[in-house]
Amino acid sequence: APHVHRPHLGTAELASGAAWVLAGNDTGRMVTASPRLYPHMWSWDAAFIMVGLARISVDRAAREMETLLGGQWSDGMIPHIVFSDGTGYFPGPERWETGRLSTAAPGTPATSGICQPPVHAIALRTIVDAGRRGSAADNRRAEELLATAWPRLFAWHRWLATHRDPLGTGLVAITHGWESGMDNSPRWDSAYSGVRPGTDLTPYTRKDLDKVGDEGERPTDAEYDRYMWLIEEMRRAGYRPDEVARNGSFLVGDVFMTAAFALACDVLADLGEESDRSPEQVATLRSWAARSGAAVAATRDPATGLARDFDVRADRWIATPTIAGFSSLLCGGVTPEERASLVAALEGPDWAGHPHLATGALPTVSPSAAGFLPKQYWRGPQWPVISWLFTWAMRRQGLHDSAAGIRAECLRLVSDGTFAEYYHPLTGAPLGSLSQSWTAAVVLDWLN
Ligand code: 9WN
Repeated sequence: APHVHRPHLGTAELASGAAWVLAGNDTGRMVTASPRLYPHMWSWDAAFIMVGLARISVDRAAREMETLLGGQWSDGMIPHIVFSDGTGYFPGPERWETGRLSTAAPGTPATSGICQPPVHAIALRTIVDAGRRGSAADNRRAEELLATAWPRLFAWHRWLATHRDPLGTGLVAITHGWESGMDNSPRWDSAYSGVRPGTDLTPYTRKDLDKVGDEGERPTDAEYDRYMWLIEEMRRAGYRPDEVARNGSFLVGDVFMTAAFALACDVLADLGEESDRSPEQVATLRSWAARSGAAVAATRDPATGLARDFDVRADRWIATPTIAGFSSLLCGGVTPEERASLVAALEGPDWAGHPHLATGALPTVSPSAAGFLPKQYWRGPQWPVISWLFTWAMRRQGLHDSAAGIRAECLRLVSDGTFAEYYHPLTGAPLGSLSQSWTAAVVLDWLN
């Protein structure tokens, strides 16, 4: 592998650098996902950002949750973007027009019309824990948030269970690759080949390309045409969730989204038990968790042991070797033997133990796979936030040594202090946006 010089910050400098990034991206109302590329609040970014903020200020973390929930739709959906007044991102509010076209979207704040992985219960858990460790005022603030946010998150989970289970098995489906959070992952290539942009697609200009070092770090124009076409279809359906799932060109059972949902249902159920919420709702969450955990396990590829997505439109399995194949490590539901072989594969030579990697942070695509592209977005680079989610979930299941190993490798990766959106697995070079909030947030959590 080519060698690049990488500066190396000590722990104290790294922690203060991370806090500085979060403060720098804070508009007061929200911590934007990054300073230039993403000047708004993204749903799952916000959850990870809250995990970092909870290490700095319980009140500030709680306010972030309140801002996000301020964008929740009346049917329960938490939209993937809550817009700030910032400009420079496409597609912005004028392309989505959810306030005008949907009866469930709020008028203000402006939001997008799709969702992202439901990791928010994890954020609520960390804020509540930080409150309980903190002062009396922190404790009060966190319990107050728990009381208001818990029913909102329950409604969000109910929305997913109601509108995104087209097969009736608990496998949560997405209607746009952006909903997966892994936009152009090779997981979606075959499903996107069935999306044919109409000739009446309203013309548009991308705004992302001049904000990264090299255009090759971002999705292609052909991919963007499909992203925009799906939004066009949703606009025409008034963003009605059942209509979009019934008629949209893209409908895929997403194992990673499903695993995040199963995990979050259990976490929310725990919080509900601790705060005397309705036993029926807690039991409902447990049943969604068990069902979706089993749905992930049932996608297991007999050849590789990895979880597979399912293309509902084409009625076929998607067996591309990506990090989503390890989804059962997020939510359990597999036998101890299956789990042990997943951990061995994750740490082995086709994944984090690949001999050419600069660090053992988790790559998004197997470096041994034909489609591995080390600097292209979700087609190979290492995203620290993905590793963080695995470490958090693995610790919860008692996989402490593996989680500690991944954490140590990630801290080595991010010690250059750029807090990049993603990193080149073979060189450790920072890619995409720098000063990306969720990278800073998970580093802060790892260092505490
Ligand atoms: C589209 C904000 C978001 C992340 C996603 C990541 C990227 C947006 C984009 O940035 O997606 O939602 O414009 O590329 O893929 O996971 O939430 O950081």
